[in-house]
Amino acid sequence: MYSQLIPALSRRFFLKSSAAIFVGSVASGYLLRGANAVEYKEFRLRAGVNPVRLVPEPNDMTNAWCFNGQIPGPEIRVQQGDRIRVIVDNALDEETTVHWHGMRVPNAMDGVSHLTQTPIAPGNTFTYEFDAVDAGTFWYHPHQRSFEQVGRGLYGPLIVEEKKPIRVDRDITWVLDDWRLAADGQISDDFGNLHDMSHNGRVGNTVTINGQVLEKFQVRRGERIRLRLINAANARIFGIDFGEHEPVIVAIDGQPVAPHKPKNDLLVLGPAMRVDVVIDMVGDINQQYTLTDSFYRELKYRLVDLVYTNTPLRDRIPDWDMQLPANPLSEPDLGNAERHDVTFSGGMMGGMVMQEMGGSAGHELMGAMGSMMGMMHSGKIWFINGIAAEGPIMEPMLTLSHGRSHVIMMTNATAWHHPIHFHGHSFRVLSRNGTPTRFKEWQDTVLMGPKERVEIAFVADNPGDWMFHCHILEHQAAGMMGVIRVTEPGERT
Ligand SMILES: [Cu+2]
Repeated sequence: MYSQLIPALSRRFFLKSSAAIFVGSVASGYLLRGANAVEYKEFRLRAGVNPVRLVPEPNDMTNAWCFNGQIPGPEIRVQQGDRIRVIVDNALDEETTVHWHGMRVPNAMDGVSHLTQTPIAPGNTFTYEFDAVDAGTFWYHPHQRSFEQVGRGLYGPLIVEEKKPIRVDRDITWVLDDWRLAADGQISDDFGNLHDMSHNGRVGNTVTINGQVLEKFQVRRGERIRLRLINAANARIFGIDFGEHEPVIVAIDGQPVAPHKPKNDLLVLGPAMRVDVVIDMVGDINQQYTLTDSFYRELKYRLVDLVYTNTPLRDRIPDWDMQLPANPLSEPDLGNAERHDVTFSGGMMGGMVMQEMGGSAGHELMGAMGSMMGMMHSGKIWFINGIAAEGPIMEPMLTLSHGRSHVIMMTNATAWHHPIHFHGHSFRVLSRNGTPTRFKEWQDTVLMGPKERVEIAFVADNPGDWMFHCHILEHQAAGMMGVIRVTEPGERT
């Protein structure tokens, strides 16, 4: 299905340390709010086209679309409770926006073109302001033609530090991405082709960590690292095998979870997901250990090597606590929750686009096939509750009463994985295929396997029209999105 994977480009680049990532402009200022002056942390992002060094010489630089001329965009790093102001300049030739993935922001700051704001025209500027309510690992990216804008490199990490973080020796961010590069090192411009749209999305041939094909990452024996992994790929699902090392998951999608080892020793990240792990460096000095991505079994490859220096940091594993402090999320009241069903359908199966064919259409197979091919060529390939979205302005698929608890039973009726993302809220993942989850983890993007049923729960406490969509960006573009409305406080549904 993928012709090449991690081609013979030489892998000689070292990781940029997160400390070296430069935030173009950081300032403090005062914003008048009522009678009080509120201090905010200010950042400036410029979306534009720039050559970047994704693959090592002698390959050419790659012309990417990126923030502040770098991949990933600058790491926005603040403390929980900070007020953030981000001024976004659009130097692209097309409209854009910035969405703060996983941040529980007011609806007007959510950055979804046409739904929550007018997109930023070329040459124009838009200022986002919101509070860092939750501590954790988040990211930002456009929500306008995302399949191409994110796919060409427009994204960056957003880290909200806890007031009392857990103790580690180093706090590292790795933004993972997957590119489809042509032999000349340029981004293949076959964005939005029918095959990617109707199968598993745009899976590429070159994986980068913080914008570089990374060969080695240096560590010290005895060192404890908090590694914040962010999957910024359009479609690639990562399944990282840490080999001799034992990562402990401490947060998923920014939200703390009881520290635990990954299931089957494989750390799985669907597109847009984040996982924070704590890793103790238990290897020997001067040795190196390979991290492998083996999510697609037939496409296993070496992600990076951990290389130990000759100077150990300590000779035993520290006994420091790994439990992160909880974020201020409302706990859903499952006994009094409103229940909803959502079914995802569509995509290629046995050579044709399948969706739930209701009523007579299901009996008239030839007619149904004809209409399915028609839907496919019109770009309607994926469906939520039988509807393929054509644009972001939609009648809400669900209207939820503000302040109420809601349980959504989601059914993936397709043959493919889908990372389902809900804006403006985090939700607990209650069960998978009827089996309760061990940690009832809070997430904003949940990876559903083929034919899987996943039950989520949350309190609808953030009013507005929110996107609910697959984060395989080709699936989103081909219909797999909807709008969930949360009413204003006191408003009846
Ligand atoms: Cu999908």
